Amino acid sequence: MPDKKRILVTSALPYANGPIHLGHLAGAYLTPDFYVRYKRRTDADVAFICGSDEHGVPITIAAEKEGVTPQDIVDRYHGMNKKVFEDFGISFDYYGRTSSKVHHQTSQEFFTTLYEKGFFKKKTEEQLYDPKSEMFLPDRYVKGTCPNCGYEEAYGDQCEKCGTSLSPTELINPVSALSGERPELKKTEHWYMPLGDVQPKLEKWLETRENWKPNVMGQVKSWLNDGLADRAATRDLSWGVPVPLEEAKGKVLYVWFDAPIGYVSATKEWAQEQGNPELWKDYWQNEDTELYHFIGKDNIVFHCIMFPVVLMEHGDYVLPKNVPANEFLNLEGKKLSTSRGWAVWLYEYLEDFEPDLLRYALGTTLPESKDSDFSWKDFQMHINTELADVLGNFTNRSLSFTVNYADGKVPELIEPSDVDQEALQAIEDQKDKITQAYENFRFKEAIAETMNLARIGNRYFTETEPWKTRKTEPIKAGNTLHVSLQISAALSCLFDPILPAKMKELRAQLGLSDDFSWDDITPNMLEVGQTVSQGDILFEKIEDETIEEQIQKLHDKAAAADPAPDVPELKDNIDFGDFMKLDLRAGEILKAEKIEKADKLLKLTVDIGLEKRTIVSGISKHFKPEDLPGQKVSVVANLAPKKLMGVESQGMILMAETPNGELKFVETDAEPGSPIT
Ligand code: B3M
Ligand code: ZN
Repeated sequence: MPDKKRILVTSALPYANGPIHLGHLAGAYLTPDFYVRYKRRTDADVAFICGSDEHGVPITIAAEKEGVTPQDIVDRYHGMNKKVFEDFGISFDYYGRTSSKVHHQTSQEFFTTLYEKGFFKKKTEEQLYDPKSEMFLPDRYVKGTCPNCGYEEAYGDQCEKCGTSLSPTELINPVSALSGERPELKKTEHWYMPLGDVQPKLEKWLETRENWKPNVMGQVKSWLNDGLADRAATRDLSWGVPVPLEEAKGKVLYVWFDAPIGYVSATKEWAQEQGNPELWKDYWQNEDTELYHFIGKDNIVFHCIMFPVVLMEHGDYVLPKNVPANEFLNLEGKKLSTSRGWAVWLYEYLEDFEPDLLRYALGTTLPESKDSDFSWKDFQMHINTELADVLGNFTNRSLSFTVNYADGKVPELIEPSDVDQEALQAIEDQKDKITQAYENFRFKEAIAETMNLARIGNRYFTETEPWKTRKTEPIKAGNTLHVSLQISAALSCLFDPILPAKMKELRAQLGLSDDFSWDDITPNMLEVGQTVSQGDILFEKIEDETIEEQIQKLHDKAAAADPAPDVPELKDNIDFGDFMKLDLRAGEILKAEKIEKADKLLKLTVDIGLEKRTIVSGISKHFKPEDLPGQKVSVVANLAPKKLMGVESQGMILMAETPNGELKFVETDAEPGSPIT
């Protein structure tokens, strides 16, 4: 017998700086749970590892906001998040935390090994220092005026108003967010990972990866095309894992250096808990292990570039076989935003609904290859028309008929018709499709194909009309029940990864054991004469009112949240006469081209009715030139021409800027040339 296949699955370690919401669940936790629940039923030895990311600026900022210590913050949210994952049936084998002793030791060992191999480049540089607080300021701790748009509350790493990424030294009038003092430049030393030097080696390894999702490989390639830059593995902070070097006193490891090592430390702690402290090595240091990182798209660079380099350079570790990252989930058509109160927290959801319903509904809406949207109406539709009307209805009919008319026992199958046989065959056919989908990380497809089996069953039940045949042709009616119960039995196992609690209930009604393997799923799971029972309805329909309440709740939360700090204040009033001086016209973009060396600008040819204009517009970061022809726009037609990067711009296109920093056209259906008054 060959050894069991060993599979190590990790989910991104969520920052312990706040509760978990829908977007987190859909991004990095639900899909690996579907996967491991499936894999555990096959001949595989699975470890599913996660934990809290308790370091980094996200934690210290949350602590400052509340006036408590970072330790208070991580203690609160670690416990809360661990519990909510359990409540949702996310079946981690271990949920660790990066403040643990084992983690500090493990990440220091990694650093030391790489240091001794001469991997790091030490660099001296000048960084902003707050003399009053006596510390170097991480990017987020410096605020000032954005050199790009003039927004006065820009952070040292990014202007949240215009979206430009910044470095703290670019800010105009920088101040420390800690003391409000003007920071000064001071020399400091850091240890860098020379990612550029190892790029060729990394590329070679990436070429050997198979079946990676195009959205993941695409992002990786674009980082590689830009050329990898050195990245510091150390920081001047007091909260974190101390750098294990005498000369680096007072410095800690960069959070993205230590956090992925958290997967290793958590596996070690899990092994200790099993009473087999060396067990972790089988998973991390044995070439036969298949390692999978499940993450959201914002973590791709760290899991596909940085951490693999660390593992590679260390030398003793396996590298990921695949990183099936998801894209983002929006909520009711808008980006999730915790600061704007636009989120559904999982603990909140649980006050009103059962976890399996969300597992299913989100599962059908996963952002597997592109961003997707969760809406409460969709949620209701999936529950009512799929779980209740199809799956629940079918299994309930099959069971209640058997209880009422067949003594609660699985009837014999006697001279089955073609229709009976086809329905039984569907179990095998659907199982093949479902298995393939799980193996290839196509979870939406796995769910759809499983629901299709319930549909086939439901249709079969309706077509064979057992309510008629039970009086006239009892053998036929018995066959219908036999086949329907077998399909129900298969469903109770095939749907187990998605709906673990509900399918356990269904198996209890069918008299099936919870201890089944994927191989056991056949058209003969139930024995003739076996007793079944009818329990509670599996899925109740959700009323419109209940859904309206949820939508209202969401809007109430958004209204109660702080008004968006980055919506600019109103400008001073102007005279009507001044306004009338503007000549605004409806227009249509005919052509859009990039301008060499100007990465923000596009050269547009715009039809404004009377003539065609060349207009240079700063929208290149937001739109692809090929998507623009045909776009209806509003044009300031009497703006004095101005040369931008060597091109004369004859007007301006009106754009609206959303609080997220997205640009939207001010569209009009009017014919080009129509005055806008
Ligand atoms: N805590 C970032 C995030 O929550 C980070 C993931 C760490 S995975 C090693 O997006
Ligand atoms: Zn800006």
